[in-house]
Amino acid sequence: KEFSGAQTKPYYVTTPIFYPNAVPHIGHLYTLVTGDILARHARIAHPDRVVKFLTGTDEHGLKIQKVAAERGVRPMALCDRLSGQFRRLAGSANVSGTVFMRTTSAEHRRAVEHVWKQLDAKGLIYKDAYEGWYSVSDECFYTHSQVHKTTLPSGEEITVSTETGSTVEWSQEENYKFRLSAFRETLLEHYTRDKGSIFPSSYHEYLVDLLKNNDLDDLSVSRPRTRLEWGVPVPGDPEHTIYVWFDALTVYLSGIGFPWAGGAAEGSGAGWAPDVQVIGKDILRFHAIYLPAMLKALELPLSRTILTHAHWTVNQRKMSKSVGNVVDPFEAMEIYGVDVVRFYLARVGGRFRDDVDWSTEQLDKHSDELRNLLGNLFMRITSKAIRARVAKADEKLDVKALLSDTEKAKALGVDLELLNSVGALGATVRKNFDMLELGDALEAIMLVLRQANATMTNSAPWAQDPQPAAASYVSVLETIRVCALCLQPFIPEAAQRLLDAMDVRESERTLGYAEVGVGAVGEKVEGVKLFNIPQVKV
Ligand code: ME8
Repeated sequence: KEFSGAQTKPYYVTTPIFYPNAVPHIGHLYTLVTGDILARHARIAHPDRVVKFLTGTDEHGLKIQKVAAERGVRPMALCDRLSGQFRRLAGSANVSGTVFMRTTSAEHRRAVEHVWKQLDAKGLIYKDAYEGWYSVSDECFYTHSQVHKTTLPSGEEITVSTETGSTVEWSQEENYKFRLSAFRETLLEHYTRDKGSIFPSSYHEYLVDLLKNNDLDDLSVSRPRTRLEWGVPVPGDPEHTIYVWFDALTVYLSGIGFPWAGGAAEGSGAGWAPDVQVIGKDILRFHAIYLPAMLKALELPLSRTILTHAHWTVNQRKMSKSVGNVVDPFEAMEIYGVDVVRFYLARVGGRFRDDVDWSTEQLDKHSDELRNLLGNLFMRITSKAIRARVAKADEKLDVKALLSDTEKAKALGVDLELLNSVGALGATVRKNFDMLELGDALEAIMLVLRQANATMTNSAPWAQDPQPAAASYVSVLETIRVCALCLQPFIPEAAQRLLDAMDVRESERTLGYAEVGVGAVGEKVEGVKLFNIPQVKV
């Protein structure tokens, strides 16, 4: 069937856009890599579908304004430099095919103004005197029920946000407000109906409870210009600046060309709505309440799924610049290699549910796992000793033939259980990706590799007669071929090196070929070293 981009909505993945107020850390890399794994999987699972992947930097707002003032630089100069670091991070980590959107770009600004004017025209924005508990670091107001008092070690009593723990102060000002309260029922209905709309399910349950049991307050969506200069002025009232989250959330639209001349139909052709939005658990409220309300107001479809992940900690504490426990992602990739770091992030963080602790011991362990189960297996099976024997076999064997004649396969000592596991792997990986269980997908692949290593040791093809040696050779290579196909989203560079070394055709690198005997290794199989051994430990 001929593919027509206009008929099939592109698969659209987004990550949060990062504050360029400090250099990137490993948590940022994790979010990026998670998005990239989903985008890369989509490309090989649905090769006829266009995949769009958005990331970028969130450059307006008080945080940036303050850091720039502290350093005595212009906000734009700060953003240019640090946005560049996030772009470099994505590039270094092999994060693929992204739209990298900066909220200071002219296209984005136009989109923000457009959203504002549309909501204003619908009577959903009004001016109001506003008071509440304001957190400078969270850049938002909280209600009484969202804060509590606490006592510092110095004895001073302060009020903090219950959700984030940041200090809040009672503030009053004139603000524009968005009628968020009008959307509670619509959102509750949406989340009640669509259980897959937020993943993992615990966050979905939390949100349904929240909407069921609480009213939504209207949302303040502007700041007086005297307090916030660095942002998009309110259309028609430049004494006010648009609130940074209202601005930032629009990026998912502006990144794919909103406003679309042809309306929602053209939006769908451009990719709207996102299929998966990867976010950290700290920004769930913004993505699961504010953004959907804005979209409902704009009469645009909501995202299909919000994938909410937990945090990386160091010694059980959230990574933060003030604590001084930030892990440098560039350094880790330099020492261990990009693929090993990506593998570690997905292997340990791929369940998304619980916070995970960054440790060099665990990184070493998973680096060894990858090197032993995949790298060494490939080196072993392509060793001279085995190939010399295989060359002497009088019959050229292939896995397909072995599978269709199980008696013969058994006689040659082929591990049919292994081939069955390999045969089921592609479907397992697809199923896990459909459920967003990236950790389980990776676990399934590693289990098959573990099984193949055991088979290799048990059958010892280097000491066998040529014919059984050839049978082991083709079945282990087939296992590695299928595993390499499935591993492409996780460790793109090593997987490519491996598929090249096995002479697998470019056109046969999609998931449709991740089945025994569908697609094949080529004529020229050469052993290669897949991973470099780290020289120094972090
Ligand atoms: O929140 N562990 O930007 P940000 C895991 N600009 N992930 C982490 C993490 C950690 N320790 N720290 C950060 C913002 N992240 C806003 C988003 S979206 C329209 C605007 C990840 O730079 C997590 O996904 O503070 C978080 O949501 C993201 O980095 C951005 O953090």
